[in-house]
Amino acid sequence: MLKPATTDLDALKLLDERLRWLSAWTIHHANHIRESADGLKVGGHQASCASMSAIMAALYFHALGPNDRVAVKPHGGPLLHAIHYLLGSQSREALENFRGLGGAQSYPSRTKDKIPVDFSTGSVGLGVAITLFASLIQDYLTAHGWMDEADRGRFVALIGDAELDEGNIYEAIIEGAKHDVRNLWWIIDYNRQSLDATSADRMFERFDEIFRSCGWRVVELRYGKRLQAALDGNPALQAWFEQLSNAALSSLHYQGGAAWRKRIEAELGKKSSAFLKAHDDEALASLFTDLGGHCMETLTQAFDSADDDVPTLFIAWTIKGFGLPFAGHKDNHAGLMNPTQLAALRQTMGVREGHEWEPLEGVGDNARTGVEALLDRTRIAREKRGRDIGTVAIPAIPAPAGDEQSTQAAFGRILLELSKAGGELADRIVTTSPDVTVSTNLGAWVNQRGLFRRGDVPDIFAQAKIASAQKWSANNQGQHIELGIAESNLFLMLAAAGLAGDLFGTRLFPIGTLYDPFIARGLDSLNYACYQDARFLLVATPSGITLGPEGGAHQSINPPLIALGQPGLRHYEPAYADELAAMIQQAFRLIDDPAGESAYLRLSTRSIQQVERADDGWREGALAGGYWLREPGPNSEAAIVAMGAVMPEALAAWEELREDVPGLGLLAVTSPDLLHRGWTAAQAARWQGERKPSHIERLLSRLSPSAGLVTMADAAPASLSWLGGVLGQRVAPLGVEKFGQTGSLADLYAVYRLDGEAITEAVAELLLPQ
Ligand SMILES: Cc1ncc(C[n+]2csc(CCOP(=O)(O)OP(=O)(O)O)c2C)c(N)n1
Ligand SMILES: [Mg+2]
Repeated sequence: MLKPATTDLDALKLLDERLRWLSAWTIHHANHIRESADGLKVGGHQASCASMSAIMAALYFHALGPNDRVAVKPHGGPLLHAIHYLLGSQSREALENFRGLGGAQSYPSRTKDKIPVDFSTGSVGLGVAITLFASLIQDYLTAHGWMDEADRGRFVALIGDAELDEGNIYEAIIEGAKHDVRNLWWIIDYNRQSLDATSADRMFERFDEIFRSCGWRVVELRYGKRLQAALDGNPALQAWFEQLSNAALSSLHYQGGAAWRKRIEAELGKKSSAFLKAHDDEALASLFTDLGGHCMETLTQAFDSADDDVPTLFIAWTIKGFGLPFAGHKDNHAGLMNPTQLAALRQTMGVREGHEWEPLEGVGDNARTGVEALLDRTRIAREKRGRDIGTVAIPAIPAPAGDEQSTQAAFGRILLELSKAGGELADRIVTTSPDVTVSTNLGAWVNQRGLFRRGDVPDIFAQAKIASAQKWSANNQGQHIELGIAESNLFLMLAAAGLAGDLFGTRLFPIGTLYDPFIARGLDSLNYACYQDARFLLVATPSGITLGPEGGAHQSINPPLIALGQPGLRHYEPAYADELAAMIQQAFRLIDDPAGESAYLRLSTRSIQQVERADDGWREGALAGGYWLREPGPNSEAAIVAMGAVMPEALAAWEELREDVPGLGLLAVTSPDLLHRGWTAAQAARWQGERKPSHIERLLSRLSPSAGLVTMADAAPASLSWLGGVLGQRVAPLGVEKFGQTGSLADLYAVYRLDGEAITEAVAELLLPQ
């Protein structure tokens, strides 16, 4: 008689074992076998991987469709590499170089890993929430006809249970409920352990309630089939099992069969004797580790049953370190098996010494065909997608007319004109704002383009003929995605929309607005968006003490410093409307350019007199970070260097001082960020023999080497004070170093020393012999 062919279920179980082995081995190899040049611990999380190998096998080799996208919990990274290794899309070299330069990354990285990584992870909670915003963007794209319904996918997050403590997850599901979000699976690796210890019991069953109240279906996978069968006939045992605390349960898993026996005997007495007689210690340990998240049948059935688009939370019970010697130990988060323990695991997994890297080592000959067939079916679905999404023509963006304007008002007018003119760029813009749409001047754009919702939402005020400047109706053609006040959500939304090209094959031009000080509230999410190379335009306004009477809590001080240190985000701070128009045009170009980046515009509500331009010569400099608004004389001994909204004070001081200080120049800085980058890049190039001065070096070399610079910005003075280091010129830095406060502009500029008097004194101090 022929042997029965391997079932998919058997093949999945074998693949689960392969993943558990390969992830443990990859980490072991990096720590114990690869030569260490520096003696540093390499690290990796064998226990976190073992906890989730069955979940990932069931997901990747059974449940995922070709359009589904996954965020893998950061410390489960080696499992993702193992999956791609089995599929043939990850190399042995990359695994051998795990956590080494150019090797497989510690945590899944879209930009650094060679395998397809749908979402980078690392800062816990963020990878979870971005999937929700990506599904919203998918709805947006299909509604607008940018994407076929047939290409829709599901967004999956594989979550460590301790990640559920991150508040950004709840901000996201609240927003998701408002937008009727769908096509989400969030799968919790519920091992009841975090980094430090076992988790608090008091949260048990609270998470379900929170999710249910936000419209989610919650599916708990507590028991595997074997354990369920054993408990079904033994209610006393089930009740006993279910009252165990997280710490008690984990410690029993660690101690094994004899400990289970002793505890059951002590606590259930005679009622348990038949059960205990029927199971030896080994059988006991094996039975109690048969939790839902380790049982392939339970997992595949649960995934198969959730075949609609209802957002679903799976709580899959697991054991941290399942199958490893430190399973359940509270300190196992960063635990590494020693060589003896690894050798024992190798033997139980049927892996021959010297064959550790063989993809299907340990899979018997009779099972191989079935396993290979399953891998073949999966392979088709998980290839890395190209970035070839075409380009969008970026039209010239004219400056709004007007002798006096603020950069914030000009921003609103530029968007309004873009909308009215129409065209592909305007159609691909999607705006979003955490409840500051109107106060950041997006109102006119929204009146034109409407709010986005999957279903129609009428403007009740308009229907009742109540006068309002703002139309507030939504439908599935709208282009503004309204968000509640949660800045982290803004950045995750920008991240998802800014990845639309890669994720869905259609480039969007996302613009997000918020008040400048509240960047800090969502900073990690902003960093996360940049880390993934998402492309967007961030417009932060109002900013600085120039906000005046609105008060200290709304007056931003340090965002230019944040921008100086933030890769992937280009800071521009215009003083004038024509500069702003050029910067917006540049930002769109950068969004679309594969080698580009995101942009951050720091704008102001202060209406200022615009400058007369003799020609267009300022433009190139303004886009490169600065230009001489008033040219210095030859070998001049002094210059005022100013940024943004304080330019009128700088200009007035220049007028007043130019007779006393011959050759005084006025340098308008539009991006300390770009100037600094250019400066360090030119230095690096010089070390490699290329001698090309940077933009800021060229600008400052117009002055005498001993010149003094008075720098001023409505921001931390360190934003510009570093300019003295470029050519060794002396600097008197003006700026804001204390929290803001209410007051008129004149009052505040005087108190914070951003007025003409401060500039005059600073120039005098630099020029007069001390
Ligand atoms: C924002 C943030 N804070 C802290 C950490 C450090 N950290 C990494 S994993 C982890 C907790 C791990 O527990 P869990 O999420 O339950 O994952 P498990 O390993 O148990 O599967 C912590 C605190 C981090 N990566 N991100
Ligand atoms: Mg955990």
